[in-house]
Amino acid sequence: MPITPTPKIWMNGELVDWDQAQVHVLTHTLHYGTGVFEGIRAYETAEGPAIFRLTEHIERLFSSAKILGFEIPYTVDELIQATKDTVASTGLASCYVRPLAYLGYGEMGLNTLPCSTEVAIACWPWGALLGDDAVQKGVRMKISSWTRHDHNTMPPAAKTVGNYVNSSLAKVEALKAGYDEAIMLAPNGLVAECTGENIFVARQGKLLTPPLSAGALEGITQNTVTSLAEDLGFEVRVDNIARSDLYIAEEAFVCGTAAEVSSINSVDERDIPCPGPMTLALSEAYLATVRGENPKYKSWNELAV
Ligand code: PPE
Repeated sequence: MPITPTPKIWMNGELVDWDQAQVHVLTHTLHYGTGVFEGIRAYETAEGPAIFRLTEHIERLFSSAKILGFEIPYTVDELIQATKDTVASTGLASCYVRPLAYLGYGEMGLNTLPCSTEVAIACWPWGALLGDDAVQKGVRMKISSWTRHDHNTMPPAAKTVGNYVNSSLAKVEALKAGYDEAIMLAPNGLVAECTGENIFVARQGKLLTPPLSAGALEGITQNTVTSLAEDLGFEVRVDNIARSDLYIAEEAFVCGTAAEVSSINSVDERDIPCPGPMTLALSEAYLATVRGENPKYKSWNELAV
């Protein structure tokens, strides 16, 4: 999806003009994929633009860096404030927010220890990742021929730049074959997640979502949806999901910051009832919550100003 520029990008402590936010071609992360990032959304609320669960996203950025052994030269509070400043500088009521901590120019080679960590935060308007009608119409999924990373190859719990080559391979394979998105299986054959979303499947009236041990990212939307499902009286279980569970699901959906809640209408050409009643209720509850209309979770709406 094309990027629409906004006035400023936060880079290493200051807001710079969009076109000035540049790096050298010998930037370490450009060569080795050695960076970590986040995907966050700001939504219009009655009190002004609010960044959904900003603190948890910034904390996850630091956890990703810790897993890779990088030091981010700022505190969590400093990057929370920097993200708020960047969102406020756009003048937009809602936008996507992309913080990136990358290893900069000056060192080359696989030893990351001497490298400096730099941080950039950019915002731009971004529609729902899988289309605005993805809840009603649903997305056509393919089980990828690409396997999700194993915990001892590329830790899936870290949102590492290089991890996403695996996701891109799966995404492009699915698109070229005429599908909308791919489902990725762990090396043991169990369902992990999608290329940029977590997955939920309804079986025997209960919602199932794979555990982190299956190679899924610890999704903040997955956590939000779990709370909302429990509030709505739906039973949610974190459990292993087999490929065949997908084929006979009563309903299924993906969720993530960029994709929000999107229905799945088929997996490998096995139709899944769509949109399912739990999916519809959860999509509605999710959108109300991010827009600050759910009093129980007001603390998740972190105002930009
Ligand atoms: N799994 C993966 C692999 C993933 O990339 C994301 C977010 C999730 C699960 C859901 O996590 P959360 O956003 O905390 O609920 N993917 C980000 C990037 C997507 C992209 O296409 O780029 C996002 O949704 O912002």
